[in-house]
Amino acid sequence: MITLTTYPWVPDFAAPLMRAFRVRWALEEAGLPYSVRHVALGAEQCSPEHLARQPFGQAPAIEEGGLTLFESGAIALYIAEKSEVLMPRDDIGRMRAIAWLFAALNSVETAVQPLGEIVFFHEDANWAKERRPQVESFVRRRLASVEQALGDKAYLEGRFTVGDLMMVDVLRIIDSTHLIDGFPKLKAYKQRCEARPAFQRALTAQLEGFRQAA
Ligand SMILES: N[C@@H](CCC(=O)N[C@@H](CS)C(=O)NCC(=O)O)C(=O)O
Repeated sequence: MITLTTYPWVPDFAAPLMRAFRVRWALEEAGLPYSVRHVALGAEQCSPEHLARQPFGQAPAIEEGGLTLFESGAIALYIAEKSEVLMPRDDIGRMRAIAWLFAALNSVETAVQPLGEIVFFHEDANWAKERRPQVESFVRRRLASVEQALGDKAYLEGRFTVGDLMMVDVLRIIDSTHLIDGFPKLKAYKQRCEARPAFQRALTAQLEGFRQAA
């Protein structure tokens, strides 16, 4: 069984967004049971034991059998390979799903993360007020590109894959900005993915986990 390492507590704003969520969502889509190990932010996070799991002292990480894996993208891919719900069986479909997973992390998360940092940590700083229009403009370009690629399809490749899971979780980082409202098809796509029962189960589990540990 997979063991997911996550934090027992994070600030309220981060609770639904923490990257362990995308791992929980993938596990729920794949229908795989898992157990949770908690590592506390601070000293425990930097312990040799945790650094052996996650070289940057972050979360999430997973373990299964002899495998220890870090980076939410690699973990989502590992889980996806176990389930046709997340990963098409044909070679072309599989590689297209992987391309979208990379696009979510490399082309979209890199754009939305700086905006998330401004919104969550620096909103009132002068440098953030100056920088925000440029950052938002870059995010809008990325949202427009994803919406264009999506077109009228229900999912990026027509059927749901791990690429959609990662894209939607990345887009959640800027939920509080409502920038997605300018992109109705993308917004509907995100809502479609978030309405999946596995998404809902994962969110409940993540929030309940933090509540119980508090
Ligand atoms: N690229 C990593 C990022 C992991 C990450 O940023 N984790 C955050 C929680 S969402 C964390 O551990 N933050 C505490 C820290 O960096 O010290 C992944 O996708 O797994």
